[in-house]
Amino acid sequence: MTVTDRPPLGQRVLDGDPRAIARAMSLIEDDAPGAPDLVRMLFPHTGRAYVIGVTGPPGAGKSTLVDRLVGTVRAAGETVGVIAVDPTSPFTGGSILGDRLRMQAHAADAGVFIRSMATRGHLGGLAPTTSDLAVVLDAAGRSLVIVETVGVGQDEVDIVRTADVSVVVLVPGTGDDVQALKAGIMEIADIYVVNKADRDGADRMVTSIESNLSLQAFGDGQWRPPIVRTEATNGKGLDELWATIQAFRTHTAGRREARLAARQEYRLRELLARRFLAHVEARVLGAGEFDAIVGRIARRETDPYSAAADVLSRALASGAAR
Ligand SMILES: Nc1nc2c(ncn2[C@@H]2O[C@H](COP(=O)(O)OP(=O)(O)O)[C@@H](O)[C@H]2O)c(=O)[nH]1
Ligand SMILES: [Mg+2]
Repeated sequence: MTVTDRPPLGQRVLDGDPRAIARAMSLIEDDAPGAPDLVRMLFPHTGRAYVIGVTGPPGAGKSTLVDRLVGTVRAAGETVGVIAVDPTSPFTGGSILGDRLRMQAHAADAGVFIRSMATRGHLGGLAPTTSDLAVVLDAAGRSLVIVETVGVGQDEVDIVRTADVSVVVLVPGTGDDVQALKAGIMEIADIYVVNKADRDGADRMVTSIESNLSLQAFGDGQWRPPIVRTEATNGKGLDELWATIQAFRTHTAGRREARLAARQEYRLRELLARRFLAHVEARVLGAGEFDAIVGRIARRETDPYSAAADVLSRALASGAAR
């Protein structure tokens, strides 16, 4: 990737060229040297796409649901980009094969772009990449961006929290109703989906969400998260889900700025934290010193607060010296 390639690539992304979109995303995923410049170039052209966050436990049917939703929104004339973050391991049940299949299903449709991220980046690497991938799709003129993440871990939850609308997908009959409530994904829901409604226990799942909602006070005119039943495998309930998303969009139209600001706040905090840590490791501490400090804390020769204060003051001193 040469420097001279960058301006044309950015321009081609703005023109909506799918191959340029794919290449831009690869640059960003690989954290290539050209990535920050690319994002810098694209960023002023963003903020138009409506971002739909979809989260829920592994195996809830998120990918199947998103696939169906893509069909629904295409029929409604939207162009769509999908980012599926599935840190698949043998333990999560995430379906990379399924993701490949759905990519093929929409392969002939230039109005659909699907990107599946199978693995996490480095620690903390997941979140920034995802929001930058969304920047690419937004700049490329996609009217909708759907981000699918497993509702496990703060990063995944934050991504969906800062979407324009957060859809939480739950399933009946898995006995993990309570688990889902605990996972911290309940409070971020703008819309609940009870998927696999063809299975026993859907009513019970709806009831337990309802009773959870009844514990919260909703003011006059405040959005009360609706519960939509779906059967993603045969497309049932998808029209209702899309209608509900649109209703939420209309309802919150006057408050979109706050959501956009929340997204950028999250992004900036995260970026600063990462950059600061990278600076400390590369410029402030000597080789192997980070690990050495960790070792001293582990042996109780110092404590985390003192160690952090020491590193911080050295970082500030080194910053002033430069
Ligand atoms: N019975 C039933 N199975 C479903 C439904 N939706 C998805 N599945 C199945 O659930 C499994 C997990 O789906 P997937 O979309 O990969 O879940 P994800 O991990 O949440 O993305 C797959 O075998 C799907 O075919 C549904 O509405 N009913
Ligand atoms: Mg999935």
